[in-house]
Amino acid sequence: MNDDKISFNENSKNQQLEMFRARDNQDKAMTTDQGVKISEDEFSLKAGVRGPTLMEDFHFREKVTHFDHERIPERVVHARGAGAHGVFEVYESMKAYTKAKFLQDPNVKTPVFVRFSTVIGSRGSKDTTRDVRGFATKFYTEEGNYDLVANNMAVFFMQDALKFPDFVHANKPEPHNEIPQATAAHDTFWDWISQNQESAHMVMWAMSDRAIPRSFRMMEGFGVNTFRFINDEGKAHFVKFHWKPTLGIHSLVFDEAEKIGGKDPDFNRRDLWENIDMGNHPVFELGVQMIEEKNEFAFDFDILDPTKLWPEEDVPVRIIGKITLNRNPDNFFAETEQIAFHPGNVVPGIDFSNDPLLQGRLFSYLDTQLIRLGGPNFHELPINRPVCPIHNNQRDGYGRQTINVGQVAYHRNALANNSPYPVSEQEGGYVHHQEKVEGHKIRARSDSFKDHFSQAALFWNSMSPPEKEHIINAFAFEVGKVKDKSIKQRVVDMFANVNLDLAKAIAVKIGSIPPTTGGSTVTKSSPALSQENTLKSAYTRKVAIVIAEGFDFNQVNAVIAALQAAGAQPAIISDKIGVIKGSDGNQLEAIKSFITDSSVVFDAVYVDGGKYASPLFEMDASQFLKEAFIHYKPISGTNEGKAWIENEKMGNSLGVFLGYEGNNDFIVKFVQGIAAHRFWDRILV
Ligand code: HDE
Repeated sequence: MNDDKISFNENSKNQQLEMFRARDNQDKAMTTDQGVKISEDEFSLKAGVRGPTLMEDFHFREKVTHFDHERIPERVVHARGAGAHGVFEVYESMKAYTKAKFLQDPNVKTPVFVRFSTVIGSRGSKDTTRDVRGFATKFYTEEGNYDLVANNMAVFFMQDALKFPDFVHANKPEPHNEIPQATAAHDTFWDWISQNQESAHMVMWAMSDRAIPRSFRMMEGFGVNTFRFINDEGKAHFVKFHWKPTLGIHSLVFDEAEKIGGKDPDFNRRDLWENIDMGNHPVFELGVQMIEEKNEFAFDFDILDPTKLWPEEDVPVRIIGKITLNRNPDNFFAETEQIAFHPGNVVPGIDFSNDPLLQGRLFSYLDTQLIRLGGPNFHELPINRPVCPIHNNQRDGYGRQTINVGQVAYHRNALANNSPYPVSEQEGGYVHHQEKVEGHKIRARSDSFKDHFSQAALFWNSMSPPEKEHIINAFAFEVGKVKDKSIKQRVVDMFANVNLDLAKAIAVKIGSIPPTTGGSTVTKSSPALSQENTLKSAYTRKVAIVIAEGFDFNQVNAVIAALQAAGAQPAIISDKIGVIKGSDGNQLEAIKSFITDSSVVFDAVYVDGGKYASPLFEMDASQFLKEAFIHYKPISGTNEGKAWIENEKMGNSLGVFLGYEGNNDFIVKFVQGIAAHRFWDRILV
């Protein structure tokens, strides 16, 4: 019936974007937006060289007016982001569970655009703040756009979307003085938390290492809300979506994250951009947890409650496909800024559940985009356009691009053969799952949503000792910044319900009264929640190679070759950028210096030193080493570098690999150390 020819393949989105790319600025005469050639672009039209500017200077007016209107409102949350193009491939047909076409055929490559984000900071804030990360994916499927709008944490702060504006107001900078930026470490946030105990589980995640990811490429993604898969027979399964990074889940340490914020506020963005540019395409596997409808009430929590996860050991994550991010955007504004995600953008085969947070989200996204993107036609922006045809009677509005031809803009009509017309389910029409719903109109929470602490305790029980220590320190920092003593005490008392030792440790560090009663009876743990159990490798890890004049060329080259063979990224650092001469006359080029970089932006540090290193060089190099040391990173040294490590009394510690004359065994161990990521058991004296 529908005679549109759908041209769909992995390049369909790229071809479509190509139509909108303005690549023809090279070797071209400058024009106004009306196409009139411009003769002068540096001097406005004036009455005499020292006279007033004239209104009739249409080029000046157009250029400045356009500039004055360049900014659009930033997203009210998730303002700061980084995007990438890619493809999705399903591993095997999911026909038994869902009729969604992009989940049927392993040969189909569905184009995607992913946007990673922080939540609370403004567009110009730093990447490495302690915060939730957004992980939103738009699948340009042959049946229309499907958006999986996920976060890097499995649960959320609240159960009902009506609380979202309050929560965001409490989290954002305080309204009277706009302080502090991009952090939850202030009174209003913790006031809200302590008044909303349903947030306990999510706060545990937010205080954990998940909130300071080493890279967007090394984060999990969680759809959080419960959705439904619907198959051809109309049978439904409840489903939760997961992204699993093939590089494993890795984090920074907090002190490092704070320092990176100054050295390189774009640390996570840059990492994503550079790795895609180098061809290290990030891969995330798509996983689903599915529960049959008949088992809706088979769990000791409510599967519609967004403050609860489905433990992976109880409901296994089935890996069904992968995304590969293989191309950086051409233009940040046109793509990453103007993309609009919406959890309500679903295709046949994917439906909603009655999760009250999800239901609220279904209203908010379109609503906010209407103002952010200036009216109802933002689906026509190149990055938001589906790759399949659009036919309906929606018309006009700000910035309309389509020139709809013909007399008819209504349904039902006889003048245009009643076209466009709705189609049946068999012909691909979206039909909502026919769930029977009964109830009184009521503003209340189901009793099954009222256990706020069991899964927070499950999360705590699942952490390794260093992860627990990091959580305690995160509370100590965040709540330690709160000025109001009663708020601090309420936070301590709230988390006594999760674990008494945790609450006592926080209390001691923030000057509150340690609770004596409380704790949870939950002893269960979920190994999938600990980052200790994740995949580890040296691939794409950044290693500082510190050399001075008179360095050992052969030795340094042997280290660089081994690092490159393992897929790591060595970068030569010295006290200045430029050529550095080795003791044998051979040279290497330093691309960074002690001034441009510090050890926090690297995953590991190797120092050879150099025969002619000055005392100041030794101090700078030792500072690099010491900082890497207290951040538990692998460090290695040869020649003068080895001596400096020994002078600082770090030589015998875990994760320190010293090279001795004529024996390169340390290099293998250093590379293994980089793959191990951090040495948490290193004793800091
Ligand atoms: Fe969002 N969220 N959110 N959210 N969200 C937005 O939409 C909202 C929630 C998420 O890269 C906004 O276009 C409500 C959960 C991501 O462009 C806004 C509630 C999850 C992004 C909005 C939630 C998310 C957003 C702001 C219920 C994880 C960034 C700008 C309490 C599953 C997408 C925009 C991008 C963005 C509302 C909760 C993820 C205001 C009402 C849970 C990744 O509409």
